[in-house]
Amino acid sequence: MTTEQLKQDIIEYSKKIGIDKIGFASADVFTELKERLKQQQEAGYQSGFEKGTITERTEPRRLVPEAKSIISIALAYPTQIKDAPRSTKQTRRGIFARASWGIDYHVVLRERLEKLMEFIQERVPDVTLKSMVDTGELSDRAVAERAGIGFSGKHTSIITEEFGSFVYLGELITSIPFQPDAPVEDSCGDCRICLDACPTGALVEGGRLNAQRCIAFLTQTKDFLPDEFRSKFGNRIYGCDTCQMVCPRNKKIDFHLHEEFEPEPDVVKPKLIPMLRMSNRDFRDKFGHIAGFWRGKKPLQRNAILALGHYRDQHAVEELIAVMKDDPRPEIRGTAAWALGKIGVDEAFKAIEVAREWEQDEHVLFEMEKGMEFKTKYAAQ
Ligand code: B12
Ligand code: SF4
Ligand code: SF4
Repeated sequence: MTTEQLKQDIIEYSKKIGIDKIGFASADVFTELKERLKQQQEAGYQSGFEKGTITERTEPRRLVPEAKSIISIALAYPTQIKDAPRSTKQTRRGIFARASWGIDYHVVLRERLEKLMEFIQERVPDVTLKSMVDTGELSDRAVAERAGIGFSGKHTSIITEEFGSFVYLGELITSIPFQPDAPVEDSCGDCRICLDACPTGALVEGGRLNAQRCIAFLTQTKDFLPDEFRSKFGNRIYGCDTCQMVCPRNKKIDFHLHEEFEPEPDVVKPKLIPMLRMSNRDFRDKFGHIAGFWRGKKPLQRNAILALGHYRDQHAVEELIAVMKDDPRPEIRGTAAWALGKIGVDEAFKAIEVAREWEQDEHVLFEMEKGMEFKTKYAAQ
């Protein structure tokens, strides 16, 4: 069988197993990306979630010495929830970003890549293959761009012609010299809607992100959230979709091609108050299968508290007081104290005053002080 025939067979097979887009790229060094990564590192714009050294990230043959080509895959995910529960004054809800709807995409794409690997191995038994989804060294986007899956938007996501940017990416490094596909000739042109819409100014220029200011990153940190970002989160519990939702290339994009990615309405738009004191077990039962769970319970609970503060939800006061008093984690106690102050009812201020008497942690005490400052602020209004 010729390499070209095998390529066609793989393309054919990929459609049968629910891969929405597939492309082939060379395994040559990613020279432009290398420069970019160095600049990002020097500027302090990386998130810290990237795996491997810059050399490993840009030289596929460091990972697989026999590498000749890389197969890139994309799976589309939905953007709308059918019968979404509403967040009401009585019952406030948070929101998980769309990339965390349904079953964790790492699991789903890995399973597709496994099938692709078996298919290739049956035909080329001595082939070398290595699959990656998100957590590997390679830049999934740079691979996808080279393989003609889509172009790199100013919001930094890969935009496909058919599915907009709402696609997950993964790849297979192979020792087979497949003929590469051509990159897509397209661009954002003069548009800069996403740059202007980003709530934190994280898109410092078209195609360049300061991850340290990106809400998608900040929702995943485990520490106290810096003050300047607290008013920017809204009800986000995990991730951020703003730059993609405003993008004209994503207008009317809503693909429901995979059962696995169908959102469970009450999971991806959860009630906020019950999140605050959930046991580890209940938390895992409810959220353990979605992508947003990977950093554990603490960041999600911290964000739920911030969301209650954002809504100034008086129904949450009792629960927040309990958290401020009893939670063993300073970040959670302190954020609850801040949120109580933000809500700003007498009962909340009184509870902060009482808790201040015995609180030992410096950071929590500082948050309590900030919480009390709302009293003066609101009185002056
Ligand atoms: C670290 C990381 C993050 C960080 C940093 C994101 C970033 N923009 O760099 C944080 C936590 C903020 C994040 C957030 C999100 N992420 Co993320 N993330 C990653 C991860 C692990 C590495 C990305 C990375 O190395 N970035 C460094 C930059 C420099 O490189 P890059 O974006 O990979 O590649 C592009 C640039 O280098 C650019 N480039 C290179 N040279 C030059 C030169 C010039 C002049 C220009 C203009 C551009 C340019 O071209 C490359 C191709 O587009 C990848 C998985 C992976 N292993 O690749 C997922 C990944 C990028 N994330 C993904 C997703 C879905 C998201 C979110 C949408 C999730 C959400 N809803 O909250 C947000 C989007 C935020 C945003 N605006 O990017 C998808 C993207 C799918 C797509 N269609 O593009 C990926 C590929 C995961 C996956 N396998 O599907 N993520
Ligand atoms: S994900 Fe949100 S915070 Fe990050 S660049 Fe896009 S709009 Fe800005
Ligand atoms: S909003 Fe405009 S500039 Fe931003 S990625 Fe979409 S098309 Fe490009």
